[in-house]
Formats: sequence, structure tokens, C-alpha cells
Amino acid sequence: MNMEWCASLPKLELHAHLNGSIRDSTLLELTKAFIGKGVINFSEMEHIIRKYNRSLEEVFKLFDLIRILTTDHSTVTRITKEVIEDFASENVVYLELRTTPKRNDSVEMSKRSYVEAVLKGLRSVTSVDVAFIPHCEDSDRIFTPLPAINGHVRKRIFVRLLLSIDRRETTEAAMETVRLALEMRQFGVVGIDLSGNPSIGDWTTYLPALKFAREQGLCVTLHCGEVPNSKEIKNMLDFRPQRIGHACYLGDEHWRQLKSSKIPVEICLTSNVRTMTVQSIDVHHFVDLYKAKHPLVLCTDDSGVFSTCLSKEYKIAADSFGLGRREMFELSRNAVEYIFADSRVKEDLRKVFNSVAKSMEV
Ligand code: 6MZ
Repeated sequence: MNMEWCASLPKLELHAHLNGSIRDSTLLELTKAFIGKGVINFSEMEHIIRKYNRSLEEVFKLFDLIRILTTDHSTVTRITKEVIEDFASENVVYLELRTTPKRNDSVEMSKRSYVEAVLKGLRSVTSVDVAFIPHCEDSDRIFTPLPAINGHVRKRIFVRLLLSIDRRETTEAAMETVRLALEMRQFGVVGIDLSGNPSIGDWTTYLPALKFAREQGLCVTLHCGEVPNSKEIKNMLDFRPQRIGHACYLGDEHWRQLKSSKIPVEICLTSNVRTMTVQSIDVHHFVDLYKAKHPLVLCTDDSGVFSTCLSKEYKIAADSFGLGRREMFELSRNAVEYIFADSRVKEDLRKVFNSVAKSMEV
């Protein structure tokens, strides 16, 4: 499959972690600023960054290092802005960006001020139009090209936020995140994600917060089956989240349950292969789910950490599983039905796909 075609295809990104999606150049710049401060072991950082296939444990070590680099408000704002620009530049028309609100007393950061720094990042994007406030979008405008500046039609991207609960947190901290998400709904927060190192913690710690989120009308997505844990996988599927991410270690009974539930799966091909949660691309569960017509969506997970982008993920899927343009177009278009934003946004996105179907030769 032609990479240019994959890049020009309108795409939806539903599983992208902010701090995992930082540009390499920015990460390097931030790392350099810490040299000599004794906080970061530069050679350890460099070793992990340069390593191609990292185990899941090494990936989480890298996240701990990234967390040190991105602890102040202005850096959070900067990386948010850059991540949105990067997704928009490859024709992502809808981005559900997820991030863990962090408290850091040393820089007077609260979970709330962290999210405010993210919102500042959304507002500071100038190279594309960012629509993130619900009910304020003029639905005709996304469809009608905006006035050309120097011959270029401005790009437009819908952005919604998911607040993540880290599996290292307490029940109370998770509750705080959910309450914050509820207060921030007016600024485009649409749901809650449970993520973090899947080998630690017990997801039932967060069940009260997840139930509360759902009762209050927030959508919930869970990292499910990233490591073998049969009981947890079953309980997560029983909870019936609106979506799940990964689904690598499901047993036969889980597959039956998942398929009958029709819960959409966020598929992260490169992430799964690089962290070796799937043996190789040709045995990836994408094939089984795709053949069963199970709802699924291709995502990057951590485009910075795994040196990928959404267009690349589409190309990998097309090349590895023998899908043509028509199938890839439908795969991308179907994702509209699994977003957490409201029906007006869905309607706008359907129009986007209809408007380009002919020129995409599908
Ligand atoms: C589980 C992951 C993840 O939230 O600081 N995260 N959690 N599995 C994965 N697969 C590789 N990739 C990223 O972004 C970074 C955080 O997202 C979660 C981890 O908690 C990581 O620290 P934010 O913006």
C-alpha cells in the first residue's frame, strides 16, 4: 500500500497517550536540559531510547523517565500542541487524546492545573483549526473548506480528551480524576481510561471510580489483556466498558464473550509487536477480529515511544493482512461509530468521509 495514500486518508485516532506521543526531537531537547542536574541518568535514558524492541517493563521504565522530563506546566502545554499538530499533519480528523492528570507539588501542579496546561496546549495550536469545545462547532464549517491562506486550505481536527487513571494510583486519586473529568466536560473531556503498567495493581481498586464515571455519563475504555490475567480480563469484559485497548492475551472463552459483547477494540499493531505482547504481526488478533467483522480501530498507542504514526499503522495493516484501498477506507470510516464524542461530531465526520470517497478512488 502506498504510504502517501495512507497519509491522505482521513483517520481517527482513539488510543494515543500524550506523554507517549512526544516528538523525538522534543524528547532529546528536554533530556539535554536535564544533563548535569543529577536527576536523570543520561546514558540509561539513551540506552532505552536507542533500543528498538523494548519489553513492556522497559517501556514503563521509559515512561518514568519521560515523566521526569515533562513535569512543568509549560512543557505539558508544549507537547500537547506538538502532538495535535503532528496528528493533524497526517490527516487525523478526530483525535481522542488520553493523558494521566498528575500532581507534582514541587512545581505547584495539581491534577486540575495539569489538565488546564493540556487545554492551553489545545488553544495554542495555530497551524490547524482545533475544534474541542462540545456544541460550539458550526457543523457546516468542517465540511466547507476554510478560506485559503497562500493557496493552502487550512486543516481542521476535532480533539476530545480522556483522563487516564494509572494503575499505581489509589482509589481516592482515581476518584479525583473522575470528578475532574466531570468538571471538564465543557472543555471536551469525554471519558476515562484505565492504563499504566498492567503487571502491577489490581483493577478492582478503580472499580468504584469507573462505576461512578459511567453513572455520570462518561465513557470508559480499559487497557485489557495486555498481560496474561484471565480473571481480570473476564471481569473487565463483564464490566462492559465502551471500548477496550489491546486485547492480546484473551483465551477462547474471552474471545467468545468479547465477540458477543461487540465492544470495540483499539488495536495497536506496532506497540504490540515491539513490546512482544504479540509474537509477530502475522499472528496478530487483528485478523481474527477483522474476519469476524468485530468493531475495531487502528491506533498508535505511543507514536513517540514506538516511532510510528497512524498512517504507518494503516500501511502495516494493509501490507500485512492484504487489505485494499476500499477495505482501508471502510476501516477508517467505521471508527466514526466508536468515538466518545456526541452524534453531531459523528455526523460531521461521516460527511468528511463521504466528501473524499471519490477522490480517494475507493
Ligand atoms: C498501558 C500505557 C501504555 O498519561 O502520562 N501508557 N499504559 N499500556 C501501554 N502500552 C504500551 N502506553 C502508555 O502518557 C503516558 C502514560 O500512559 C500509559 C502509562 O501510564 C504511561 O505512563 P500520559 O500522558
